[in-house]
Parts: sequence; structure tokens; C-alpha cells
Amino acid sequence: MHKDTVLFGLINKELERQRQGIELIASENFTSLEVMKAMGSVPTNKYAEGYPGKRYYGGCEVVDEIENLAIDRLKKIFNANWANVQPHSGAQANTAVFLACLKPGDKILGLDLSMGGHLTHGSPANFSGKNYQAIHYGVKKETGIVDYEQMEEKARQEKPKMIICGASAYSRDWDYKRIRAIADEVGALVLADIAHPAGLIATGLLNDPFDHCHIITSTTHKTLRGPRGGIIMMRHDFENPFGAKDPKGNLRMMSSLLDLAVFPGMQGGPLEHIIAAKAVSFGEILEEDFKKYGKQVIANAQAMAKAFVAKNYHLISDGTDNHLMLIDLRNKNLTGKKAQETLDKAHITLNKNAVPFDDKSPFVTSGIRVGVPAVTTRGLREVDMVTIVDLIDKVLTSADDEGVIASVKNDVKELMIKFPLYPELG
Ligand code: DSN
Repeated sequence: MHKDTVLFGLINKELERQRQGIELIASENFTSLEVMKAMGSVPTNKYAEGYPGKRYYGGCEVVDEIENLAIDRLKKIFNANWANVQPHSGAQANTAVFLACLKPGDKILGLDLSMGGHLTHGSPANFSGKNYQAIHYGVKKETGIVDYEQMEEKARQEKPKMIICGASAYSRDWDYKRIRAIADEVGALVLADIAHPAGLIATGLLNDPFDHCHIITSTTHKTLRGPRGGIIMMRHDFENPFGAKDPKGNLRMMSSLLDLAVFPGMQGGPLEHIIAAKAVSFGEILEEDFKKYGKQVIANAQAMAKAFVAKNYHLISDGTDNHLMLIDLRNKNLTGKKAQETLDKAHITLNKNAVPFDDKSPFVTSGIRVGVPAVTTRGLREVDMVTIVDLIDKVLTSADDEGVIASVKNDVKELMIKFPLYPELG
């Protein structure tokens, strides 16, 4: 029994919400109980500014081991030569890269937010668009695929210091080799933000950015199925192109500039309990079962995409290579906002999302983003994806019929009872 019955009552309520609903937010997942156990553990009490072996406080010998374990496991997953596991989030990881590699006012070239990009890739509302000169490439209107010719043209014209690839709402794989060739031509660094597909890259199911991109960032809680957090990695360490030197006058390696940008550049004490949970999830990723999970994510996404297309839904790029799909609802006479809110009432959770060349505001949007990492973790398979699409379609074709919504809500509950979530929690 908890002393704070109010707060723990709310946590139980959230557990029930997660259990009863179909979770289709592409960036969410369900961690293992061991990951959660590590998150709620004693390293939360420890201050450890600095890095293993070079801390500013005493008593760090055990958290040093924890952090080294997380780093070693992460390097093994991606065959990387250097990793920093301290960023509190993906946005913090990107901030550190900007801090290490750019000066305020420098030009960056990233995928437009309205075309599936991320806030931290140069949106005017974000530090990346406020402190740096952001220019953008998009996707092709006819195909929904990244417009590499436009990327090349803008890179040649604008000579950005950094090209960013990666997205929040893009269902296709990336041509990292081509991006690197463009960057080399104009003397830019390449940052690959793999926050969404990282778990599928880790299992070799999507193109590997590590040989082509200088720096890789990710979150740890999406397809990697770990605690909420960020990471930065490199496979090939390289001398920094900015000439920054250490106090002895030696040229600093890029990894050292990135470490300094995370701490003391941008963060204080690392969250060692979260780093412990990252280590647990990285251990899980290294197990054979995680490969099966990745394959099932892709199989489920493809089964779901096919079922949507069969019901005349317009998928951007006509399908998916990864864990998500972006659906333009304009042929269904629905906005993304209306779809999200109506599906919410039936306990089907997803998010409204701008589609490329959207004519509606980001608060309304013409589309929805649908992802399968969380339902795949719960054990749902291809046949269940077809059932989910049937349920979504029922709600969306009768979006104002409270009777239909109530009946689908009941069907959702009955479906999800078959896939218990955290039964150990009672
Ligand atoms: N909020 C995340 C997503 O949903 O994709 C990105 O930061």
C-alpha cells in the first residue's frame, strides 16, 4: 500500500488506460518490467557530473560501472566505436551535436517539419531554427519520397555546415550513401537522427547509416523499447574539422567535442538510474528475441498498410518500409484532429499529423500517423492488424455516431484482454 494514494491511484489509472486501449502512437512502446525497475532504483540518488573515471564527485565507482556497461552494450548493438548515453532525450542529443559542430548563425539543412521532419531539425519554433539558419528539403509531391535532387540543389546553393536526415513521420528508408556524397561535395557534416527506426536498424532490417553519416543520434524509448532518453554515437571517430584543441594544444577528436557538448556544455548531472535502464534495454536488444520483434514490427506494419489501402485509405508513399504509416484523410472528408479525437473515444490512440503539402494548420491537419511498435510488443500479429484497421474504419466512417463508437470501444477492450500487459503488476 502506498502512502501517496492520490498519485499512485493515478498511476494505476494510467496502467488501466494502457491495458484497455490499442496503442498506435508510432513513437511509443512498452518497456520490460526490468527496464522500469532500473528506472525506479537507487542510482537516482547519485550525482555524477563528468564521465566514468573522470567525475566531479566521490562515490561514483558503481555508477561508473553502470554507465560503462550501457556504453559497451550500445556500441556492440550498432558496431559503433564511440557512444554517449547521457542525453536526457533525443532533443538534448541533437542540441549537443549542434553545440559541438556549429556556431550560432551557421546553416543547417533538414527535412521540413511539415513534410515529416522533426522540431529539432530547424523548425522556427525550436532552438535549432532560432539560433541557426535553417533551410529545408521536402518529399516529392507525386511519390511522397524524400526529394534527394532538392536536397542536392539546396546544399549546392546554400552550402550548409550540416545536413540532417531522419524524420518523425516518414515511412520509407533513407539513402545515406547519397546524402553523404552530397555533404562531401559541399563540405558538410551529416547528422542522422534515427530516433524512430533505431530498433529496426539495430536488427539489420533497414539501411545502416553508420558508415555514411558522421554522427548518429536517437531516442531510446521508441523502437529501441528502452526508457525515455537520448544517445549519440559514431562508428568512425574522426578529427574535428573546426581545429578545436585541448589544453595541451592537441587537436581534439570529434567524440571529445561531443562529450564536452553534453557535459558541461548542455547538461549537468547525468540520470544514472535512466542510464541503468538504458543498459537493461540494450542487453535485451542484444538477445535473439529482439530480432524477431523487429521482423514482426515490419510484418505488422505491412499487413496494416495493405488493409488500409484495401479500404481506400491514401497512404503517403503508398506504403511503408518501417514501423509507421502516414495517412492522408482528405478523400474521407475527415481532418486529422477529428479522427484522433473520435478514435480516442473508442480507446484507439494515435496522433493527428500534417501530411506533405497539407492545406490545414498543424492543430487540425489532414492526416494521421499510425505505428505498430507498441501493439507488436503486446503480441499482436498480422491478422490482428486487419482487425484493428476494421475497427478504425468503423469509427472513422461513423465519426458522429456515439453508438458505433461505444460498440467499437467494447470490441477494443475484448481484443486487448487477449494480450495481457504487465500481468505481474496485478
Ligand atoms: N514526439 C516524437 C514523436 O512522436 O515522433 C518525436 O520527438
